Amino acid sequence: MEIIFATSNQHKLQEAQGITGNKISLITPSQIGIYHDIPEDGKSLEENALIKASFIFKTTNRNCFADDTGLEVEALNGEPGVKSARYASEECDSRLNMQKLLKELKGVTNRKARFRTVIALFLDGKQHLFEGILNGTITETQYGKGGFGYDPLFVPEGYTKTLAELTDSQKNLISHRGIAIRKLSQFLKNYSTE
Ligand code: ITT
Repeated sequence: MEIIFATSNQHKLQEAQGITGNKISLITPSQIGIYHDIPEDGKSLEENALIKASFIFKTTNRNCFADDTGLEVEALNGEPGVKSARYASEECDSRLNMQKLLKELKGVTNRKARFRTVIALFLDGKQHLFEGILNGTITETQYGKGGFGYDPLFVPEGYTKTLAELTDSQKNLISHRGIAIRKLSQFLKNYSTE
């Protein structure tokens, strides 16, 4: 089965393809000549995932999905949340975003946070949503070089290392996106054998 993953983020694509395996082949909009920067102006992760997926569905009339992920920090009332990509500036610069997060949490003892991923799927014209959550804490400084985004600041519950210190496959096993993609992958496998 071939399905479009509406993302411009290569890290996400690799993570997702590693989970769905070779029975489900993921292609990106740019591979089929679509280069639009889809505005992510929804008020929630659900809205943004639907905006991205429905744009690709309307443009191509093909099966597709999109995800939106946010880092929700308890002491910041769930921020940066839906604004995670552009927390520090419009530039979507992870280094600046991490700097801002550490500044906001300076002196704050409650470091609890979670990553939440929502996937919106358009399959044969019908819409479906999947969610994945990873609980953890925010460190005082960055550790590790793997992953992307806020990974160097996030220690998953039950671990002593940040997501950026884990291998890709270790991250995939526990991550918010891994959980959501596995739900999607299972759904697609059941659907194609119905
Ligand atoms: P799209 O093209 O798919 O929209 P994106 O990079 O904008 O890619 P999201 O909107 O889903 O991705 O995520 C918002 C931000 O949240 C993203 O820019 C990262 O800073 C952060 N983020 C998302 N997933 C993450 C992960 O697994 N680990 C660390 N940070 C993550």
